Amino acid sequence: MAKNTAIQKILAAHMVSGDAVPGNPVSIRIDQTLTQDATGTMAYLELEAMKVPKVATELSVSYVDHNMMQNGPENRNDHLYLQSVAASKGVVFSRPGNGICHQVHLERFGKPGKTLLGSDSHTPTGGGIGMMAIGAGGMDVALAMAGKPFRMAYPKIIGVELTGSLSPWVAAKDVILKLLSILSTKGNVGCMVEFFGPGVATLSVPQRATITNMGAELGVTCSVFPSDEVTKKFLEAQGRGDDWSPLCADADAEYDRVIPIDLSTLEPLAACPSSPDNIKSIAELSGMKVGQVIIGSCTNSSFRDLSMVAAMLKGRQIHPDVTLAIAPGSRQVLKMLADSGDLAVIIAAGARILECGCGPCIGQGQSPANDTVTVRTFNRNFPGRTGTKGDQAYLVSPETAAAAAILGEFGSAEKLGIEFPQINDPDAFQIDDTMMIQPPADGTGVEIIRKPTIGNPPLNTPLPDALDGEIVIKTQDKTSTDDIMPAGVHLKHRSNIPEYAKVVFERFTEPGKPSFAQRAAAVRDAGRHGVILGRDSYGQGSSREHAAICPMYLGVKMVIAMAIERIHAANLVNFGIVPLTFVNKEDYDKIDQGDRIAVAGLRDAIMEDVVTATVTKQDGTSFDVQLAVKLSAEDRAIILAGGRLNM
Ligand code: MIC
Ligand code: SF4
Repeated sequence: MAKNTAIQKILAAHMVSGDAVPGNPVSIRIDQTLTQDATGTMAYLELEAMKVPKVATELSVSYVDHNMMQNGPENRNDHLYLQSVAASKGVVFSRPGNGICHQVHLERFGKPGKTLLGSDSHTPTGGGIGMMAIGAGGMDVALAMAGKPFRMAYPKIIGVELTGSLSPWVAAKDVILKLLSILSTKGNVGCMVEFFGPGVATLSVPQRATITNMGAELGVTCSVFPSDEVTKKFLEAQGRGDDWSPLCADADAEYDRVIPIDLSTLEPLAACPSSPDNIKSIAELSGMKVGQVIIGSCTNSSFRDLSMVAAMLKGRQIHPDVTLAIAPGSRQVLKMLADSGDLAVIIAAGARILECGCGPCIGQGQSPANDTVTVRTFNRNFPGRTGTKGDQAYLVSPETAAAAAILGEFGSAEKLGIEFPQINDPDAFQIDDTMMIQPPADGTGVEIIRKPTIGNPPLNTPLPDALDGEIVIKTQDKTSTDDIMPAGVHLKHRSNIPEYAKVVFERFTEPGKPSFAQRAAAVRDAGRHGVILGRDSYGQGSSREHAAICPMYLGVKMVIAMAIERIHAANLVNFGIVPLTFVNKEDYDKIDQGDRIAVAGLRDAIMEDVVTATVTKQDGTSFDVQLAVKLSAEDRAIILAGGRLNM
């Protein structure tokens, strides 16, 4: 009797190499890819550097959704490059204004049972429609576009058994916040999450997508829902009934761990500052004053979410001390809100309408005032991500956000005396793909537009024979890639590495002291190698490979931590930086910024399971530390070569 999980079934249909044993290196075939502009320019520059004439996937889509402020020419230069390189390489181009990649991909392209690799950590949104949708660095996505399989560890599968159904005012967001309170953002590397049980059928596809989207915050490789009648109805309503196929686990499928969640017992929750797993109930926060509410992002900007918000705002005004901004997830959502009259309701209530894109979620505008609470339907509240130092960002459902906008404080929707509106997905979504540009059958004659702000991906040097290193920075637990490479106002330099590298670890620069970039450059110019010391869960969050490229550009050769998150570890390898973890975690406490660290015979040493490094303190004393090498044979070869492009 077969007893496979839905995840195992997708994997089995896509395995190219490796044994299906958790932790084993395997490679899988990728059916679809997506890129967004902020990571996409590098991905396509890398694709060009690999001399790939045309993508080899079933479908590749290039979205423009992140960098749309056009404050200076850089953003539009990127868009022109992306549009022309898409036409040249056989990639569908989704124009700025068409919406956030994950929302649009779900609406127009996602297919149950297929694999999707995206250069954005929230690619797992596609799991809501039964895809194995995985986030990766731009280089891995470029390789997938070139037809190469994706390398990863065969996953452990966490089964989440859903029973019951959500009570009024409890949302899909509360399901994933509950799961974050159980699993936390740490320690889930190498796992995938699969939802099963009778509660699944009570959730619509956009609700499922909210859950799989924010599953990224767990640090798992992806999250997958079954594909059932609900999925079929959603695809039919998108005019894509033929894209449906069923997917579910066998009755006696075995999971590595099962977490039961009774949807009926959940209550509205919030992720409190400054981590997505710092969960409290809205009841606990009730009465706390709120200064700003923003509803949008790839987590919560579907037609269902914004129709719910409109139903709550109808005939009401937002509180005078609160600003409310709304960013619809896609042009389809915005047009349907306009046609249904909901947009007028939202405007009448006093909301500020933002364009269909990431906007404030990536610190592009709408930074909150100092010492005020900002309530957002987003998925990340890392320190400073809003663009305000010391920010207090709370992540909630659209229902909770709308209630806060009206009340001016956290509170229950019941308090407003609103009758719970039952919002169902429409039988037919409005379909208009005119902002999606199909590539010509033969793109060889297309001129690729490369304005002066588009640089080339920098090359690393092969791994040196010996490491003569210095610790350029020592960071704490959960250092995110936002900490390493801030976005917001710096996002426009994504295609210009020398410029962007100036702000590596900017948040940690003390006034009057040299920045990370200056310290790293001094180490490099002295002929030594930069080393970064992280703690637990180093590199969580965004897939931005700039968090590897820019340190590499500044001469960093090694990252040592207690644990390194999956996408970031892969990005380090791709750019020739050695990722190592402490064999004895206590050694972290013994090492400080400015200490020297040396490994003789480094090229041979990384072929072993453990590397011995000698740390020399600034007082001249020294000791040895053992560092684990958790890399596949191919990873080691890439690092020896000095990264993928050299290879
Ligand atoms: C994010 O949510 O952090 C981003 C911005 O979408 C990133 C991608 C990027 O940094 O460009 C992500 O999630 O991978
Ligand atoms: Fe865009 Fe925010 Fe989603 Fe990242 S998390 S893709 S910045 S909306």
